[in-house]
Amino acid sequence: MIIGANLPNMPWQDRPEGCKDPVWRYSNNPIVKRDQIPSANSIFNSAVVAKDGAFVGVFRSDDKCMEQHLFLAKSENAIDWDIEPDPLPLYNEKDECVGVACGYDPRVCWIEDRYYVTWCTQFEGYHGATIGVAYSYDFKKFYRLQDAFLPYNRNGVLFPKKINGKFMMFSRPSDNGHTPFGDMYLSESPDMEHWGYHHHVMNPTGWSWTKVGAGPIPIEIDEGWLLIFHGVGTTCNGMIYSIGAAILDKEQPWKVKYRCKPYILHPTEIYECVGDVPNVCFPCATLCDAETGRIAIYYGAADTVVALAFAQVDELVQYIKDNAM
Ligand code: BMA
Repeated sequence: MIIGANLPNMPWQDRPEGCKDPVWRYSNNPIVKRDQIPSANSIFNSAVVAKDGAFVGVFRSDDKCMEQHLFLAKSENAIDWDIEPDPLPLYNEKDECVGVACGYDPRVCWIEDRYYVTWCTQFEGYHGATIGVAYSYDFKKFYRLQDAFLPYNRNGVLFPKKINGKFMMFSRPSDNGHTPFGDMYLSESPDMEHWGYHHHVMNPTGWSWTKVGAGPIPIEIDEGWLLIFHGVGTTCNGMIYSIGAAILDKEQPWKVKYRCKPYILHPTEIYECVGDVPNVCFPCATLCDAETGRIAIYYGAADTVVALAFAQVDELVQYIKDNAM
């Protein structure tokens, strides 16, 4: 059972007849094509949330100089997206513009009174990858906070509420390149700027034997937190990014109660296997309806386009338990 809001207008398709998988794809994937805004080389690894009866998002686009920026987007149905042509400007708390959001792999999380965006940025502009944090009350003007961690770190993913009075963020310490290692950690903060009390959450193993990183904002369920994550295995032909799932303890979410041994989605479709980086499914967001237990998973495919998949919470939770390592 999902603990959260009802979202009856979220996208949904029933599981195709004959399909026994815990997760199935939207039949009209990809939902965002690579060239949807004039400057784009590719649009992928993007985050969406519900707002005022419709939907908003922060999309990653790499331009034709292969520079990476974040862009605001809106949608009535969370499938057809209207993406701003210019990158998102960021402000400091004195209301001065401090430049546009450079970087990649955004996540968006509503906590208490505002939206937070976390993404992978360059520490002070050039010292190495770290996790940028900004907030907005209206999803129009975004205020940048201190970067969460020292380089090198990526995949900063917040919990949608404080736990034991603290903000919680996953991260995955990394390197300056295409990191051939990586465990998932969880850190605590009283104010979203000072991070500490670091906990280890998950190590790479099985199909994700190279690295694991948090994906969408965790989903609160009656027995804990449903975590959807990306995991990577390395082959003689490069890395394969698949999607995994686990259930974490509610009060001590660094404790993994069940980790699903098989992946729940693996690049098999042409738009996942062919693109700028082949064989990548990289989840950055979900939309959920508490009443029906429906989950829509937004993921970047082949570092080129945005795709959508669906799951039913009870079935997915049962699948994780039946197949736990
Ligand atoms: C990771 C990130 C992601 C990307 C993935 C596959 O390191 O850069 O943005 O989707 O590699 O290239």
